[in-house]
Amino acid sequence: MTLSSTTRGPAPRPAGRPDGGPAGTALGRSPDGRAEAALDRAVAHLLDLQTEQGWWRGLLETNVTMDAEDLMMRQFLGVRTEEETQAAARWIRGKQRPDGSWANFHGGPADPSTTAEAYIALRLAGDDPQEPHMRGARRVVHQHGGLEGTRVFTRIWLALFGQWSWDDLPAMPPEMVFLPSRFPFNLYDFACWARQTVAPLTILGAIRPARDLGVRVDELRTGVPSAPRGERGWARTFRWLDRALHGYERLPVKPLRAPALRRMTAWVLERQEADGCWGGIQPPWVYSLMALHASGYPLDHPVMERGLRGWDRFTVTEQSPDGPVRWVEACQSPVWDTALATVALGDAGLAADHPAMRRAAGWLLDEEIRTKGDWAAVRPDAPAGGWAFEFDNDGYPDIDDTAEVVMALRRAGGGDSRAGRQAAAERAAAWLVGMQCSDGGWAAFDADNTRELLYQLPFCDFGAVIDPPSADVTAHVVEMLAREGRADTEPVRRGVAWLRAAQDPRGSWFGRWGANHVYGTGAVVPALVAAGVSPDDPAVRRAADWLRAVQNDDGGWGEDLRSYTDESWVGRGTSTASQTAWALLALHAAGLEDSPAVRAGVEWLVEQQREDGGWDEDQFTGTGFPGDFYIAYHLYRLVFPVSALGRVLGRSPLS
Ligand code: R04
Repeated sequence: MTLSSTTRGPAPRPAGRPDGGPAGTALGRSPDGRAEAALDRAVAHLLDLQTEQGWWRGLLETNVTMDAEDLMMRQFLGVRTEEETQAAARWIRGKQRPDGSWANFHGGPADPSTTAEAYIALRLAGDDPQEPHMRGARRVVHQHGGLEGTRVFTRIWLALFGQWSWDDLPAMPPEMVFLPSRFPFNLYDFACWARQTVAPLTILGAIRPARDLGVRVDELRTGVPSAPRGERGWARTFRWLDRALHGYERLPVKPLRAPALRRMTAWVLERQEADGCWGGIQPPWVYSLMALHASGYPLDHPVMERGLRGWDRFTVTEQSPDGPVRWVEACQSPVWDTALATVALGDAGLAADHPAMRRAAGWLLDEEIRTKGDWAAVRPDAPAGGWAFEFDNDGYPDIDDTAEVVMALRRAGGGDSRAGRQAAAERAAAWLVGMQCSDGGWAAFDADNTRELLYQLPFCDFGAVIDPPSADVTAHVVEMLAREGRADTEPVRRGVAWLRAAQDPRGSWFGRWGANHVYGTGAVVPALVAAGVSPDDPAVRRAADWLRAVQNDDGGWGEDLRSYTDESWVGRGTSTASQTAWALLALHAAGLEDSPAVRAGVEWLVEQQREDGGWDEDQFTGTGFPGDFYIAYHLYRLVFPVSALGRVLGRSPLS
């Protein structure tokens, strides 16, 4: 260990730095030890953020539709207070850009639906439509076709308040709960997040509530109906189907309606989690609360009370000179963050029995889900055993978290928990093997959830509605199974073949849950090498060449989220800490830790580090739905640099 890290950095010596372990690389032995000191500072900062119980949680930031919809839901339920409204309005106003618009990510293009919802929230807060910021917002909405041009969800919110006709929304009848799972458009064809969103929306669409918003927002209309999505093929067939379903809605007697509503309501009720949430994410949560309320559940019903109290815990309140500012998280990421932080600290050389690592392992072991969830509808024989992303989401363990948690448990915990960790890792491996898609890849939550036809439904104009396998998730599973000693098994071989086939002609891999090809490549290269692919393999060489070709002149890496909709941005963008780290992880796995590219990347991290050991990152580098929904995971800017610096400096024999 270098002297500088004890004299200059606040960090204590990482307890797990193996004495006489792997010699530092050229970088690690650099005369001033700046990279070593930077890593020690980052480790100390990360350790500071751990809770007493052993978990980490970075804030999860998305966009202002969350805040606008929170106010609208409160208005719908009759619980909105002036204080919350003003605090949320401060946050929303603070996110508006000079052109009057709001975007779905930092620096992103104007989004008309987000802008319309933000405008409605500010009307609720009493902002005068004639004020300049409101005029600006209106102009943006009008330029994009007015309310008529917004997404289906935005218009559903207006329908809930009697300001859009339910007849002019795509039909989504609750009778779909009766469709058997072999039949197209049954609930299980939808990705779990869309399934849990659609279910309560079918209830609301059948009841058609029209509550009082308190303000009218007709000024957002243009009066011009939006253009239909296509005149041929499936789009036409589905418009016909939609008209037929609306005809059904108009029938005076619908014998299936009452049993369908009963069955769908029961389906929703069965899925409320211990903390009151649905699926751990905002859309199912707010729509389920409104659907149940509209079905007659009073606010003091335990289901509603639990739901609203749980939702309050997703509220973040910050102080500002103008008063409190309130925003809501779309989701919380304690399991994901804890797994990533634990892997990172292991990479940085902390020993498995370091107190922080023991606490993390203990907490993670307690979070294991050993019951079957919705995934069993398609894989009834897979044995249960996995982790969800959130504190409480027992019906939806996911494949990505499960793989990452097992990699964390490999690096953490004392001898006392060894048997427990081993047993949990074996259950997880068995579940993941059972969840492999038939093409050899892995998706996030389900197996073989690939019915593309769903995108033709007029209802599905926002986000991903299916959960097909992706390179990033497949890579995490392949890496985990390989590290668990299963590299020479059929599932890993098929996973590796899937990854090889998925490589982009550029040499990169698409990033489904992180931005974008830099994330995909940063996940796949370490996985391939862990699975026994040689660093000299052409697939790895091409990936490394691509990363070096897109490295910024400042030494860092960045990839703008516009890369999801505009190819010219692939691999290109302002350097960020998390993306620089992802590129370094891949180059390290490719055996290039002593290359000029890696040296420059490390130098970028060292130069950009803050005094307290962290990094700033305004850019969003997480992906909810490519093209439509993005996430700033606030811990990414710290955990990934710790992993990358730890590996490049050779701090851990495991990585
Ligand atoms: C980083 C990868 C981790 N891994 C598990 C993913 C966990 C989080 O997944 C989701 C988060 C989401 N948020 N909001 C939505 C959402 C969906 C997820 C969402 C859902 C429906 C609609 C709009 C947004 F799957 Br409509 C925060 C892969």
